Amino acid sequence: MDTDLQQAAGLLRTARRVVVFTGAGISAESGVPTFRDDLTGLWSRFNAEHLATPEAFHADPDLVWGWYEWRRSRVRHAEPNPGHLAVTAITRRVPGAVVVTQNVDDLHERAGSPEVTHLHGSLFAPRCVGDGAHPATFPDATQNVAHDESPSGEPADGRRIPPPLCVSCGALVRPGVVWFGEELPGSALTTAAESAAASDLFLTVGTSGMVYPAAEIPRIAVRAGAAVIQVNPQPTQLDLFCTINLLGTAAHVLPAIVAAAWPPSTRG
Ligand code: BV8
Repeated sequence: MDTDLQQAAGLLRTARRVVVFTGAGISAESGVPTFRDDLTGLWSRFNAEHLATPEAFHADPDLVWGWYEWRRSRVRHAEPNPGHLAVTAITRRVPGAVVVTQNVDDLHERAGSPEVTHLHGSLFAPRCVGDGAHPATFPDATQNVAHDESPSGEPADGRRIPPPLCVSCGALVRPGVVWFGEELPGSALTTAAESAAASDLFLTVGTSGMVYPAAEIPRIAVRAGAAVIQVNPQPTQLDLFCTINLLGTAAHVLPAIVAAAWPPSTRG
């Protein structure tokens, strides 16, 4: 690993057009479950990929809204981890470095990354299902997130919560995420694809590379001739495309790469 780490650091130090592409794994060490982790509590009865669909919301809005409010509470009670902070360090060291995430949490932003491209939307951008897709706000602070928060501040997971109604048109409010079967935001996908196509170094961190069209982004970088560094403790669908495959967690490996690329004595 050390040789690979030093090689990765050398690529990062000399790269000019860097893209950092992240998935749920970068938030795992912040206590935010990845997408395919066994859902904890009552959610273990459900399959995330079935819940994250328009059909599931249409069939049972209280169940799906409750799931997202539980996830939003998990994120609100989480902190960015050293992996998120290392990504921010890269954005500060490499002018024009681009951060693209599949995640719907706000931990990259809370770690200080200036511009984050969200391919799958955000837990913090609800909108209504009406024709106007009006942006919505969450209930006031007194009711913030799921009701009946336990003393630890965690919501009662598995809790069904009726979604609010749009103040503009009265339609149901839905999570501001991209569900399975829904189109990704065109501007985000274009930014991600164009950045990957122009990159000379592409870091893919904490993603299984299984969800499309997002999983196409690393492949665009490969076709463009970029060096690809993967950080993941497990094998993934992207193993074949990697220049360097660092088997380890984001919170440990990313800070190590940054420290090796820009040793403290050279820190500006
Ligand atoms: C669409 C928001 C069409 C919601 C999510 C080919 C082309 C196009 C589409 C498809 C296709 N084949 C199949 C499809 C359909 C589908 C799809 O890809 N299905 C998969 C399951 C095969 N795609 C879609 O439906 C997309 N829409 O195609 O629409 C269309 C076109 C035009 C007009 C109308 C329609 C929409 C996909 C978006 C779905 N929404 N999220 C929500 O979050 O609730 S995706 C969801 O999965 C999350 O965003 C998650 O981030 C994402 C990807 O998963 P990962 O991030 O990789 O997370 P995962 O849990 O899988 O893996 C975690 C990794 O971390 C693991 O590798 C693990 O080892 C690692 N790890 C763990 N701990 C750590 C770690 N790594 C580092 N450090 C650690 N500590």
